[in-house]
Amino acid sequence: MSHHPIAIQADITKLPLDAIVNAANSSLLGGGGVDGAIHRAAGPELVHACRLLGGCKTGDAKVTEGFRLPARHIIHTVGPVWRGGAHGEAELLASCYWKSLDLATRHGCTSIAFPCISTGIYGYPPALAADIAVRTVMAHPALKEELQVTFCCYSASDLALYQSLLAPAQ
Ligand code: AR6
Repeated sequence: MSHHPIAIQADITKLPLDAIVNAANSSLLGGGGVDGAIHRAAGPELVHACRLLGGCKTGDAKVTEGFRLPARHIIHTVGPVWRGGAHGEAELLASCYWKSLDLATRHGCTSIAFPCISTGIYGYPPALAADIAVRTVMAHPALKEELQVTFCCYSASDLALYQSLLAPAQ
């Protein structure tokens, strides 16, 4: 059975899903934004587990357990820093979503939530990022199986963007 992605406005650290995605940096050792919130909520075991992963390249994704989070897994991905759009940013951002879904499938997840990767500290324009996020997720084969994808927006303006992209065509 296939599931249509949904968008909600929430704190991603509170979601009791099989996986939540972290918008990390290449060290995987924590930072600000959603990364800081996830590390605080998951507890200090998370940074110990991340140390063993040896970092992560931009556009790639790695997995840990969720530790003190209600989510079972955390998929850490590293979005591109926005540098004007001509430095492969779109391909790298699409790769974050695609590889996160690959990992979720490999770990048997049936539910996953994404934050708006790269659109905070990394400066990616939110509307361009949302368009890539929705198109990439909808094209992934995992959606034709069991996986329910949630776009977890922090701001009302991001939620409005995703709702308009996910609304069925009139
Ligand atoms: N739940 C859901 N979304 C959140 C939360 C939360 N608790 N907190 C923030 N957001 P950002 P980036 C939203 O800056 O742009 C870190 O230092 C936020 O409003 O977290 O990919 C990393 O270590 C925005 O819409 O990630 C990297 O160095 C979105 O999450 C760098 O920031 C992403 O914003 C990554 O920058």
